[in-house]
Amino acid sequence: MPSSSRCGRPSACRSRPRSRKAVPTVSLDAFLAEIESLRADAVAALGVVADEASLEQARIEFLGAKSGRLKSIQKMLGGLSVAERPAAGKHFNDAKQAITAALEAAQGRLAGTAAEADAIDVTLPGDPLRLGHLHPITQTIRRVQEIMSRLGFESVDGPEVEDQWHNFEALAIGAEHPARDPLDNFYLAVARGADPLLLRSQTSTVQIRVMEQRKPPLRIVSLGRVYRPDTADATHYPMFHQVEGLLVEQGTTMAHLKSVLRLFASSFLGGDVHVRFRPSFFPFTEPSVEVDMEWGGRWIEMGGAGMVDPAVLAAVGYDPDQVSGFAFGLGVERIAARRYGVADIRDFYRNDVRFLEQF
Ligand code: FA5
Repeated sequence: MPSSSRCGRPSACRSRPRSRKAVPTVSLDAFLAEIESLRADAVAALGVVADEASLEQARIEFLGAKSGRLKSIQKMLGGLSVAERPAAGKHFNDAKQAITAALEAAQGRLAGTAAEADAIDVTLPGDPLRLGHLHPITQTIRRVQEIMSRLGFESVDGPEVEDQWHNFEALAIGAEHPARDPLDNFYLAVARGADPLLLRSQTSTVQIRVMEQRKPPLRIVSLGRVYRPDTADATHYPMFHQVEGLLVEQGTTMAHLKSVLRLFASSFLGGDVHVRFRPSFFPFTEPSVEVDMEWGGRWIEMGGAGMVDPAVLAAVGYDPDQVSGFAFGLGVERIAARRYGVADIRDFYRNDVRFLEQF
């Protein structure tokens, strides 16, 4: 019966006589000199490696498992006398630890250099930010304020949600006047009652608010949003802006009104602008005019104006026999369209950057 073998491969299990290579005898001093020289070489070389390739080359040279220099010295241990081996082994282990530490230090240094290379370079120029600019209507408002301030008109603001008194009654727009029709205004559903609030339909409200609080002489200009349920077209929008001017001083006449409007028009639109005054009617001015400006051979209505009606002066506590004044209200979108050559005021509110970035 064949003898059983644990590995099942009789030939592989058979014990063969080992052929041992004779290790040359070596003295402790020679061994120590070798190991110290190796340690110095390795630490020096690993201290200056500058890239991954030279690091790997140094690792193989000093610590390579097959033919590294440390491995060769390890083999020399067998050539020492038994008495010398413990001391030699300790030196060997110290040297091995020092070389391994130098290798790890070099790896860390190269990894740090790579991380630094990936870090943000604060000296590089940054990505430029895309800067916007003011909307053309805001630019127009600022320009109007600037021109009017040179004529002595102070800029003031008023609320966009108004009551019946300031939007209508103080402006002599009676209860039966069609301008108060719910279909012509944005009344606020939350504020129904005896005095329903509404989004103001004109900036003439600010005339009243200022006159209620101040005594003449007065020169104010007010620019802001107004709201009307108008169908949007090339010259109308349900939300638009008006510029309201008011001057109340002794001895004010229509001549002053026309001069101020002509001066404003030529400053804002250029000396070649034509301005026309057409007789009209507003409940709060007497006489009243429509102010038209010519554009591309076409006359366009820019606003209304007139001498402040004595009834309005009285409503705010002024003496109409002592002071007189003029007022005007122009459509900001229309004067902006005229200035910038825009054919359709709806373009101001389409939010098309290609359009807006031209201004
Ligand atoms: C008024 O609103 C008067 N408050 C103006 C006034 C002030 C007269 C002071 C006398 C004294 P009117 O309703 O005409 O007026 O509007 C004035 C201007 O606003 C118009 O000429 C026009 O340029 C502009 N406008 C009117 N409705 C619209 C709209 N839906 N979209 C754009 N602009 C408009």
